[in-house]
Amino acid sequence: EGVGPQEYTALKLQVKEWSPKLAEAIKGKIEDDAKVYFVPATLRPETMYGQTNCFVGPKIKYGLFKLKEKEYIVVTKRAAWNMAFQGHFFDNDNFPKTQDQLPMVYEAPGSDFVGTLINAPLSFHTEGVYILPMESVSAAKGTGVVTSVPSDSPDDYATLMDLQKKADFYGIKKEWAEKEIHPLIETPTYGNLTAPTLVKQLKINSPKDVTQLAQAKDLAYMEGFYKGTMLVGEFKGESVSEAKDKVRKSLYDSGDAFPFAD
Ligand code: A2H
Repeated sequence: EGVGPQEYTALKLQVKEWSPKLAEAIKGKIEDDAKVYFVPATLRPETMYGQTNCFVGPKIKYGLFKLKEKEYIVVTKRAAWNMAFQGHFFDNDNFPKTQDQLPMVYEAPGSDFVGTLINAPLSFHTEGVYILPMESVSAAKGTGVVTSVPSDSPDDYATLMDLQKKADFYGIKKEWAEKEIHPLIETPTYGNLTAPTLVKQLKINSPKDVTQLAQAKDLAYMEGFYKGTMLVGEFKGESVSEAKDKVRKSLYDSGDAFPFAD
C-alpha cells in the first residue's frame, strides 16, 4: 500500500433503478436507453460473490461520465481523469487536455445517489443491491466507489452494522442494509465469516474504531490470501491465492470489469 501504482479490478455495477433524486435530476441529460455503471475499485475480485451493497462517500462529489455511445460511469473526477490516461474514454483526436474537458454530463454528492438499486456481477443477490453511504471512503483513492463485501472486509461489515443500527439517522431504509451475508472463504483462524469474526474478537463497535479496524483489515487480508479456500463460485475448493487471478480474468472476459491503476 502506498508504494507505486496500485492495480485494481474496476467492476461495472449497472444501475437498475435510480434514487428518486437522481431519476429527476438526469432527465433529458442522458439517453433513455443508456446504460450507467457505478465503478468500484477492488483488490479482492474473488470476493465479488458476496457483494451486499456498494458504498459512496456522502460528501464526495461524483460525476456521470460518458464512456461511449449510450454508456456512462459514475466515479470521481479524479478517477475519470486517470481512466482517460489509461485509454478508457477517448481516441487521440478528442483527448481532454484538462479535467474540465472530461465528458461529464452531471455531478452530485454521494448522498444524492444513496438508495439507487444496481446489479452487482457475480453476487448472490441477483435481485440487485443498494448504494449506501460510508463516511470513511477516500476521494483521493481508487474511484471513490467501494463495493461492499461484509463477510471478508471488516470496514464493510462495521459500516453495514452501523447503518442497520442507525438507519433513520443515516436517512436510509433499513432493509437496504439487510441483505444476507453468505460465507465465501474458509480460513483456519477465523472460520467462514472472517470479517464478522474479527470485528467481534477485536471488540469493534463502530466504523469510528479506526485503529482496531486497520488491524482487522490487515489480519483479514493476510489470512484470506495465504490460508483461505474458496467455498463458492467457479473456483470452489481452490486456494484464494490461485482463485484471485482466475476470477479477475473471468470478470475481464465477460466485460463486467476492467483493469484500473491508481
Ligand atoms: B476492497 P488500498 Cl472483501 N476509500 O474490496 C476507501 N476504501 C477504498 C477506496 C476508497 N476510495 N477504494 C477502494 N477501497 C477499498 C473488497 C475488499 C477490499 C475486501 C477485503 C479487503 C479490502 C470489498 N470491499 O480492502 O488502500 C476496497 O475494498 C482492504 C485492503 O487502495 C479495495 O479492496 O490498497 C481496497 O480498499 C483498496 O485498498
